[in-house]
Parts: sequence; structure tokens; C-alpha cells
Amino acid sequence: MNDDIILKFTNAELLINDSAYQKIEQQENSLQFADSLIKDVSGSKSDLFILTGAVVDQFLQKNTANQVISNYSPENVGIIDEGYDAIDSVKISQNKLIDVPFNFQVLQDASKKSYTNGEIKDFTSYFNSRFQKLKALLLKKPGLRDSYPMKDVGVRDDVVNVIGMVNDIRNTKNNHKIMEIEDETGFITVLIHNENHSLFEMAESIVKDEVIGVIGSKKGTLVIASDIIHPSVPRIEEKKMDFSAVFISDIHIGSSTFLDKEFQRFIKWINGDFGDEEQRNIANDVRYLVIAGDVVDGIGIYPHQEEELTIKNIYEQYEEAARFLGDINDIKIVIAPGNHDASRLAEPQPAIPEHYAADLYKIKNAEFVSNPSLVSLDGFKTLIYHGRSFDDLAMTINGLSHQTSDLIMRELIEKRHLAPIYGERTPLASEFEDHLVIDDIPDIFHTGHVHINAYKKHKGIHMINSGTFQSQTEFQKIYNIVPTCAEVPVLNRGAFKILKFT
Ligand code: D5M
Ligand code: FE
Ligand code: ZN
Repeated sequence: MNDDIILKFTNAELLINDSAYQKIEQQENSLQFADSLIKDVSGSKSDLFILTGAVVDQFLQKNTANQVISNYSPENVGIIDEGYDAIDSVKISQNKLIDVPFNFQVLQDASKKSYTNGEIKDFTSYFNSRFQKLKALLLKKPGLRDSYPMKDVGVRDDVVNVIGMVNDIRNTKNNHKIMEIEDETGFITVLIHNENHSLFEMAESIVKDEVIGVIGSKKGTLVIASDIIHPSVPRIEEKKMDFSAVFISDIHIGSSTFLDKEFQRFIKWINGDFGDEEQRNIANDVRYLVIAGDVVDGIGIYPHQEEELTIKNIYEQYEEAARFLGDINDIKIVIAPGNHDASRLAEPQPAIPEHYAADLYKIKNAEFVSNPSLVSLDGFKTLIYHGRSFDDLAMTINGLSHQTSDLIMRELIEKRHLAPIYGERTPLASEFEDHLVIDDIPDIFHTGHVHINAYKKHKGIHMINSGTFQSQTEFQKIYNIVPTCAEVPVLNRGAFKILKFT
């Protein structure tokens, strides 16, 4: 991604989707083009928030016709504004826990935080916030209590012990690793020798812009690493769960590949009207349904998307979503946006705006949160993140792929950051605070985006990827992404189960 283009739009407090970005990047003088486009859009009376490919097309048309640049018409804007494991034989009461009031709390949500004023220095604030938060976590690690500022590395004779953000990491000709890290006072170059097998292997998963501790010794201008420390998490004590929670994502309502029948079956099941006795018993226990983004397919998300849409209007897509979800009885529904929803694209994404999803907002038990967000479900801290950064991690780290999002989730927990790599596919907003740092350790980490189910328990944390209700798309065929469709993860009184609706 061309950071400069993104930066220009971020500074103008405008967010662009992939389709707009691609169109802008294709222009001969893309930066100058971006400036003119920003000027045009900013001069209009509309409250445009996310700039789509359709707006770029319209601007191009106007310019080609050599007309006086005037306000664009908002009508042409797509998105504006803002296998079961053994079923345990717990005897379950036939009476849903409906009399017990929900103990639901939003612990962290970026929706209502004030956003940046768009000056470049905000990126400095953003990275500084990331560094300070992660440094505070690293300082608690026994090996890093004696860490010192990088500017002192040159003048001290003792062991190097520093905390820094990774500027760059690459392999040398001799297949060692060279890494440059920096803190507020300076930077150092670190060598990770390939004969230090365990350290070298661990360093394979280090990425740009994450924050780590390095212990080592000086050799000339280099520091030879003997240990690298991630912020990580301690093993958490598992709580007793006396209810069930259901996790879904990537429903993609409005797409021709949305699995309508399967989703209807799922809704019937969650209401206790579908499945065998065991499945109905599980449904009877469900108090929460968490949706980790891509509720609808959206409009103008990728080139020629309209050819794959059965509902070509964003409002109608959310109306259809409300028809499905509105049928759910007595369950708290927690909804976070994904990259296909009508929120801004840059993360943290504020909750889906009521303006686009009026009927969803009418659902009594629905709660709308940002991506990412941290909520408490009857005391179970649940970190919800759609998972856009998985694309970057799958591309960057050897051995990680969309098929193994459990391994990606483990990396993110160890790095204590949901989107460590800046400037690739995951647009990050230049906030004053980095809301993507995992400040609090969750009991449940729920993600989506890759459309492939995954589950693993890591240090007591349930890590869940909830698959999809969309069959394989043309895009996924090209990239050989085989989705797991209509397979729904459930935490049933603490036990992980998958219910299939195919
Ligand atoms: O993502 C659907 C699937 O497509 C998911 O497996 C991620 C993958 N995907 C989406 N965008 C990209 C990019 N830019 N690179 C690589 N893989 C990608 P969805 O968000 O539902 O469109
Ligand atoms: Fe999706
Ligand atoms: Zn997605």
C-alpha cells in the first residue's frame, strides 16, 4: 500500500475503501490526483465519511469531461458517512435462563472516542501510545526490569537490555537475521545468529512495528541477541461458565453467495426450533450471540461487486439482516463491524452507524460495538476483532495462513496487539491512542474475516474463529480459500462445540 495516499486521506479525515484506493493508485500522478479529489469532496456539502470507488469514478468522469468541478451527488455514493466434540451430558433445565438478567457490559469501545484532528503528528502520537502501552507490559517481565534507554547502549559495558519497536527485520546473505529497533532515545541494530536455533526460529515470527524486549551483547556497532521477549500473557485461571455463547461472523447478507437457507436453519436452532434433542438443549442454554463483523456484503467494497449482489442497496442489506436477527428471542446479540460493513474502514472501526442499520437498532436485545471491542458476557471478558490484520500476518510470517487463524490469534496475543504491521492491507487510523493494543487479557478471543473456522485454547483463553455463512466467492476461488460454511462455534458451559447447519 502507498502510505502517502492513505496519509493524505487520513489527514483530511476521509477514509477510503479498497476499491477507491485501487482506482487512485492507478492514476499517473496518484498523489496529486488524491489532493484534487480531497479538495473536491471536502468542498461538497455532504457528510461523506468513507470514500468509495463510485465517488472516484464520478470525479474521474467530471474531470475527463473537463467540467467545472462542483459538488458530487451523494446518490452515487455506495457507503457514506461514517464436528462436535462429545456433547456433555449436563442436565439442562428446559427453562431458558431468561429470568436471569443479562450481565452485559462494554468494557472497551472505540466508537465514541474523539477522533484525530488529522495532523501528521497524530501518527507520532499513535505510535508513541503503542510503544508506551507495550513497554509498560514488557517492563513487568522479569528479564526486562533492568532495561535501559537505547542511547546508553554505546556507553555501557554491561549486557544490552532494551525495549524497542521493530523498524525493520530481514535475512542477511548468510541467513542470519538483522533487525533494527528503536525507542524514544535512539536505535540499535540487532543480529540474530542462525546457530542460535531456538532464538532464530522464534525470530521468524517477528514483524515490523511490534514492540519487543532484546537482551544481548555488543559486538562493534551490532548487538548480538541472546534473548527476545514478547509482552505475552500469563496463563489465566479459567472461570466456570454456566451458560452458552454462540459466535458467528461473515454472514455477508446481500451477496449472491450468502447461504440464506443455512442461516434460517441457524436462527431456528438458536430459538430452540431446530435440531435433535442435544442440539436443542444447547440452544436452550444460549444467552449471547456475538457477531464479529461482515454482517452484510456492503456496496463498492471491491471492483465489480455489484455483479455478485442480490441486494444492491446498503440500507436494504441491513433491513434484511434485521429480518433474520429480529426473529431471535431472549438472547443478547452483540454486533461489531467488519471490512464489508458501513463503518469507516480504518481500524478501530466505530460501531455500525444507526443511520444505515435503523431496523437492526430496533432489535431490543442488540448491542452495537466497535471493531475491536472488549465486552463482558456474564463476567466472561470477550475480545471481538474482525481479523483484517490476518491477511498481513498470513503474508508476512512463514507458516501462517488463512487456514490456521488459531496460530495467528496466538501470535497476536503474544504480541499483545491486534494489527501489529502498519502500512500493508490493514488501514489503521491515526488515533491519539492505539486501541488495537490488547490491554486487558480476555477469557474469549473471537475473530472472523478468514471464513474458516478455527479453535484453540491458549494459556486458558478460548481463541475462536467463527467461519462464515457465505459460500466460496470468485475472489476466494482465485486464492484457493476454501471456506467452512454454516459451521457455528458454541461455548457450551465452557466446552467448545461446532454446530453444522449445512
Ligand atoms: O474476506 C474474505 C476472505 O478473503 C478471507 O479469507 C480473507 C480474504 N481476503 C480478503 N481481502 C484480502 C486481501 N486484500 N488479501 C488477501 N486475502 C484477502 P472478506 O473480508 O469477507 O472479503
Ligand atoms: Fe468476510
Ligand atoms: Zn472480512
